[in-house]
Amino acid sequence: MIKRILLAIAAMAAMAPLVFGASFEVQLAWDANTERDMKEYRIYRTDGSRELQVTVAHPVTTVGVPIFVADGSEGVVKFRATAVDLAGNESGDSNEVSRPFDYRAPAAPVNLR
Ligand SMILES: [Ca+2]
Repeated sequence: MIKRILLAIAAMAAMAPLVFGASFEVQLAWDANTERDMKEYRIYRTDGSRELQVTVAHPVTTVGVPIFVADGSEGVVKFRATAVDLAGNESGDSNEVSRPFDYRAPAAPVNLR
């Protein structure tokens, strides 16, 4: 009996991200650097705390960034990119881009008659 309950809880926990979150992918692109010792680009998410999302090997200049947000939420995710050379030197930040998302439904209509 206890084992069955634990299995049910484990199954619910595994499903939780699907049930309580929304996911989408943000497509980003930028101009390639021209230095000869380029290694990679780093994509940071910059709304809220700064978080490294993904590194992209030069000369690739596009990436899809998976984003997970709370179900029913609405807002903006922001990103900045940096360039990194083979010696590990990291550039300053690129400009910031914003992508809106909207999983919040409007209020129900009222006064239907
Ligand atoms: Ca260099």
